[in-house]
Amino acid sequence: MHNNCYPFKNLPLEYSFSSLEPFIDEKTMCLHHDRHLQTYIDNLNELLKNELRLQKMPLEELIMFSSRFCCNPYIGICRNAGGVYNHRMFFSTLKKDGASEPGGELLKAICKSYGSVENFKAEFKKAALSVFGSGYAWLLRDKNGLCITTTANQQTPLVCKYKPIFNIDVWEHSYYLKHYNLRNKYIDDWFCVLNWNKAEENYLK
Ligand code: MN3
Repeated sequence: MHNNCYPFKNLPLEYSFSSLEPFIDEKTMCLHHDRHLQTYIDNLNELLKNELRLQKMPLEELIMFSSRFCCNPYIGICRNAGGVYNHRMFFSTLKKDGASEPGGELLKAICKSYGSVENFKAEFKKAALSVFGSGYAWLLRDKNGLCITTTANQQTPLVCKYKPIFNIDVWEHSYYLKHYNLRNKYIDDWFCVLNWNKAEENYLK
């Protein structure tokens, strides 16, 4: 990914804020990208301003390194770097158009681990609904195949050495303007704009 080191920039999306309508609304996309993600980027840059050694670390390494400490500035760096990483993953696996179902190697892996795409979607939805408060649900690749997990707040699955394929942001700011408190409707709509081509790319990486 470009711009993977300090100073972090809020890269424009590869699609317009309105292009995920009617599944995810334009205003939500705009606020989510230009305000929520922007705040994590600004906070992270501010925390790294005087940390010359950490400025050279790529985002993933920054998360891994700072997660080993339970004092400041590392707690703040870990939270905000996680916010940048998680949002970049979320936005990069949404699409304007493209495959609406998995294909190729990822389809094979999903069928091997979950029996069918339908079963996989049901399992993933259950996980996304189970996040208490704010967080994410993830599809990950490990040595044995695929697994679904959840993380709280801006924690990432990177520390467990799994390779992320995609995530869904289930913080209320991701859906409240359109779906109000109905997270299950949001998850159904999110499946309609999930970028399966990008997911397979991440799976094969
Ligand atoms: Mn968010």
